[in-house]
Amino acid sequence: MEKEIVGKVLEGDLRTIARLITLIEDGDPQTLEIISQLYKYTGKAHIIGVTGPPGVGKSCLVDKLIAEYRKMGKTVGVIAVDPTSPFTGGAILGDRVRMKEHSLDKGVFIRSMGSRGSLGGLSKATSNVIKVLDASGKNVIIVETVGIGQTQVDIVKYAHTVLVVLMPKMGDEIQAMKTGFHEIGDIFVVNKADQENADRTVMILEEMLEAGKGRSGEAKKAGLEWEKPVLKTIATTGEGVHELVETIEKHKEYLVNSKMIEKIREKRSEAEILDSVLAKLQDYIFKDIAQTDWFKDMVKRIAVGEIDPSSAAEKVVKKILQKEN
Ligand SMILES: Nc1nc2c(ncn2[C@@H]2O[C@H](COP(=O)(O)OP(=O)(O)OP(=O)(O)O)[C@@H](O)[C@H]2O)c(=O)[nH]1
Ligand SMILES: [Mg+2]
Repeated sequence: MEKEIVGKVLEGDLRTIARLITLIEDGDPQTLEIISQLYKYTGKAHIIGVTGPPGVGKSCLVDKLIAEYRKMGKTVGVIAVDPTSPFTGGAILGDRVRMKEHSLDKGVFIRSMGSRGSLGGLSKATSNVIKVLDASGKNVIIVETVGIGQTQVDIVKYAHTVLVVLMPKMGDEIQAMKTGFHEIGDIFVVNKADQENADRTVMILEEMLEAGKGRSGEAKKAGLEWEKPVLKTIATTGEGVHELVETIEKHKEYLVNSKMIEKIREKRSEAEILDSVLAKLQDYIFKDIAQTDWFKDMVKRIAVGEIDPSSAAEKVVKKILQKEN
């Protein structure tokens, strides 16, 4: 069964891929084995994160990116992640409609994902779906997520190139945001450039990026630093999208030449191991420790003030470590 699924995913069978993604979303334990078998076939796709506030035109832009990559003969996988939606409805339906011209193209796979559980769960599911699409042979994988800040799925952890999409109206908001968000992006896009104040917004962004520079001195000396560009697009007409793809390709080249791509891989592996360790520990603690009489007795003793929770936690940790030795 698992072998068959793995085989079909590697062949790029769209129905199997769709079914597997549903299993991943449901947190089906069967998928762990499948993902780990697919793992050695991953690592070839270029993963592009597209993020930014609601309504700036991310989905429209993704639609045009798909078209541009298809022109280049590349296959594309798209995951639209909406952490605010518990089901794959609402906005996501809009995404489907927006990208519908590609729905008959076998070289394109589009999937929406909402949060059925925790943000952490969605993040993990997204990272596994990326692996599935990667193993299935998609050359480019685009992940669209809403928002910049805490509510966002941690796109930076798994994308090679992150596009932060904004729009002209946001000039002042951008200035207010100040901290952090320029670090998220590799390429900044002012979409809706047909609207007023696009150039002003580009300028504000450029000033911010300039001010945020100067930390990676060594890379700069070696001529290996990536100068974060700010581009203008009109996603409804596709204007500027060709240049955007060229810039993404340049960023990809930069990642390879500067060996940053290896660092990203390492960082992602590290995050994955740690996530996985935590998940396994949590599982073990809830299933094997919290159910024991030893633990329940300790809870009672805490309740009557015989011991405090922190020392009880120490005991739990000691017990886990002892078991290993
Ligand atoms: N004038 C103008 N309108 C645009 C442009 N790009 C997108 N829009 C419109 O902006 C609206 C939102 O576009 P979406 O692509 O759904 O935006 P989004 O960022 O994906 O939105 P969420 O996924 O809900 O966060 C739609 O009505 C688009 O037609 C543009 O370049 N110019
Ligand atoms: Mg969208």
